[in-house]
Amino acid sequence: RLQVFFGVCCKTYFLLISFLPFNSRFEKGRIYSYIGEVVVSVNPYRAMNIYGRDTIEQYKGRELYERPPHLFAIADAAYKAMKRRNKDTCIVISGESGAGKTEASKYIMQYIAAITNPSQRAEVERVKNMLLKSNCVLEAFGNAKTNRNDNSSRFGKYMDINFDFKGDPIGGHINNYLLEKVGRVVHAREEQRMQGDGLDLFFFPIHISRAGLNSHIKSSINDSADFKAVADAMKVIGFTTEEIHTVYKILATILHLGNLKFGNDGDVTLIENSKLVAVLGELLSTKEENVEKALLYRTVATGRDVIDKQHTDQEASYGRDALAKAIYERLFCWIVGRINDIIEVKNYDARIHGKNTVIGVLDIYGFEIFQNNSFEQFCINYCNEKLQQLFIQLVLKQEQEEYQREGIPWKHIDYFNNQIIVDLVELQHKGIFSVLDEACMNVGKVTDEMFLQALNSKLAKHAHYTSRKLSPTDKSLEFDRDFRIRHYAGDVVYSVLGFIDKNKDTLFQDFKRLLYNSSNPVLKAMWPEGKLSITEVTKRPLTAATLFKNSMISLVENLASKEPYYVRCIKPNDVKSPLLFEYERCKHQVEYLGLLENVRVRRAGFANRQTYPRFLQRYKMISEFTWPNHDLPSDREAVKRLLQGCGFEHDVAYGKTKVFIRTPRTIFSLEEQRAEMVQRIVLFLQKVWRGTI
Ligand code: AOV
Ligand code: MG
Repeated sequence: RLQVFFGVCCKTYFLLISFLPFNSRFEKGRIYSYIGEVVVSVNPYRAMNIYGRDTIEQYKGRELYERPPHLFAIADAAYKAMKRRNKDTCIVISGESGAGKTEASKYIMQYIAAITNPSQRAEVERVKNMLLKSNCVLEAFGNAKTNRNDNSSRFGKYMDINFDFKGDPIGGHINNYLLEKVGRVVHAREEQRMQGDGLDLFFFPIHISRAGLNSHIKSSINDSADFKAVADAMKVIGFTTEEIHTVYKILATILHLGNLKFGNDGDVTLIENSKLVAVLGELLSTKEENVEKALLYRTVATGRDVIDKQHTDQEASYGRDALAKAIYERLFCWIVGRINDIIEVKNYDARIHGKNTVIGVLDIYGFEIFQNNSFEQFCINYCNEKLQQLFIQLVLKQEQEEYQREGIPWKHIDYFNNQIIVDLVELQHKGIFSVLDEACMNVGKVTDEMFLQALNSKLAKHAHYTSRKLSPTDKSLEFDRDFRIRHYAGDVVYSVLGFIDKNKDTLFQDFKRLLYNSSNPVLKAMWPEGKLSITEVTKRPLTAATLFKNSMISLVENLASKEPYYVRCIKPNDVKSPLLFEYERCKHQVEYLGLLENVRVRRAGFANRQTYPRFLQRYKMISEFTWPNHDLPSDREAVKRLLQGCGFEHDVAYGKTKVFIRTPRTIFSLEEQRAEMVQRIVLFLQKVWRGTI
C-alpha cells in the first residue's frame, strides 16, 4: 500500500513539475543542448547515468546531430576533425564558478580515452592512464572549497593531448595558470581539511590553528579515501617515494608556518613558539639556526657592504605568509612540471609517423563574485573576460565577417562586445594592470589607497569603472577601498586592500637561498634562483599581473590557432540543488554568455561551409557531372550543378570561395549518398579483382 501511495505521490509530483514552464529539459535530465556546434550544459547537481560504456558506444564515430545532444558528441567532433583533417583542435569549456566545467573536462577526457587505442597497445594505455591520473593529483593540490563550489578549481588548466597518425594518444602537456593560493594557505577557511593515513609522520603532534588545511572533517567528503587515491595516483604517475615524502613535508611546513607567531622584546624581534623552528628545520632539511635567521632577518646590500637587517614583527609575519604561499605555489608548479616530464611526447618522428596532432582541453576557474573580492578574483574574472572575447571573435564576429567577405546576403546581428572591459584591464599605460604595475614600480611607499586614487583619475570616464569618489552617493562602495567593474557577467566590487602586495608577490631572497641550500635535492630543485648571492640579484621580477596577462594573451593565441569547440556551462541555482531551475538566474547567464546572439547568428546562418575544391573532393563521386572530373568552367559551377542534381538548391548559398549549407540534414544526406557510392565502388573493384567482371 505504501508503494502505491509513494507511486501516486511521485506521479503527482512529476505531473506538477512537467507543467512548469522553461525548465522541462532540466527536469527530464536533458542537461545538454546545442547551438550549432556549441554545447550548452546545465549542471544537474546529481549523478546522471549518461556517461557509461553504452553511451560512449552510441556516440563513437557518429556525426554531431545523429544522437541527442551530449558532451561526447562534441568530444567526438573534435576528435574526428583532428583525425580526418589532421587539424589541431581545442575544446573550450566556460561558465561561472560551479557551472560544471571541471566535471565536463573529465568526461571529455574519459570519452577520448575510451574511444582510442582499439588495438590495446600497452604504451598508449599507459599514456591514457597517466593523463587521467594526473587530474586527480592536480585537483588534490589545486582545488578547494569556496562559497560557490565545493570543489572549485583554484588554478587554470589547459591540457594538450598529443595523438599519433593512428589517432591514439601518445602524450600530453599541461599548462597551469595562476594558482589562487591565499584562501588555501594563509587565510584558509574553516572547511579546509588535511587527512590521510601515514601523514602523522610528517605533521607531528601539532595543533593546527591559524593555518588552513586543518583537520575538520566534513561528512560528505571521505578524506582518508581521497588521500589514498591521490597517493596512489602519484605513484602510478611515477613520483618517487622521496618526491612524495618531500611533498608531505612541504605541506606540513605550510601548516607549521601558519602556527608561527612573532613578538618583540624591546628592539628584538622574537619567535614566540620557537620549538617550531626545529621542526621546520627538520622538514626542510636545513639547519634550525638558518631557518630562524631567514625568518627574522633579511640580507641587504648597501653599496659594497652586505648587512643583516632585522625584521620588525610585522615584517616577519609578512615574510612568513609570503613564504607559505610561495612554497605552496612552487610545489604546485613543480608537480605540474613533473607530470609534464612524464607525459610529454619524446622522440616522435614526424617523417615516419606523419603529423603529431593535438586536442587541447581548457578548464579554467569560472567567473566569481564573493562577499569580498580581491586581486585573485580580479585576475580570475579578467581571464573569463578574455575567454568571452575569444568566443565573440570566433563565433559571433568571424562568422558574420565571413558571410560579408564571401558576398552572402547578410543582416548584421548585434552583440555586446566585451573588448572594452578587456582593454580596461589590460591596455598598455591606461589599463588597471598598468596602473597597478606603475604603483608597484614606485620606489617610495605606495599604498593601496594611492593606487585607487590613480585608478580614479585615469578611469574617471570609463563606462565600466566606478568608485565611491566618482559616484559619491553609492553607499555600496567604501571610500578609499572599493572600485567596481561592470563585467560582462555582472558587477563586481573589488577591495584594493592587498593589491600592491599581491602584485609584487615578493619573497625575501633569504628564503630562496634557505631552500636552495636544503640538503633535500627535491626541495633544492624547486628553488634554482636561490643560487644567486645577494649582490648578484639585480633584476626586478615581473609582477603577478604582468605574468598573468602575458600568460592569458598567449593562451588565447594558442586557442585561436586551433579549431575550437565550445562547451558553455550554466549553473541552475546557487544552492547546489538538483531540483531547482532558477529561471532568472539561468536567463542572466544565457544573456551574458551571448547565447541569444549565438542562436540568432546560427539561425540566420549556415551550419556548414566548405571551399569548392574541398567539397568536390569529398562528394564528386555522387554526381555524373562531377565524377571522375568535371568539365564545367569552375569548381563553383560544378558544385552548383551537383547540388541542383541532388535537389538541395533551396538549402545552400554560393559564396566567392565557399559553398554554405544551411541545415545539417543536407550534409547527412550528402554523406549517406557518398557512403553508398563508396560501397558500390568497393564492390565493383572487388568484382574486377576477382575477375568476375
Ligand atoms: P566548475 O569547474 O565549473 O567550477 P565543477 O565542474 O567543479 O564546476 O562542478 C561543481 C559541482 O557540480 C561538482 O562537484 C558536481 O557536484 C556538480 N556537477 C557538475 N557537473 C556535473 C555533472 N555533469 N553531473 C553531475 N554533477 C555535476 V570553478 O572550478 O568553481 O569555476 O573555479
Ligand atoms: Mg573547476
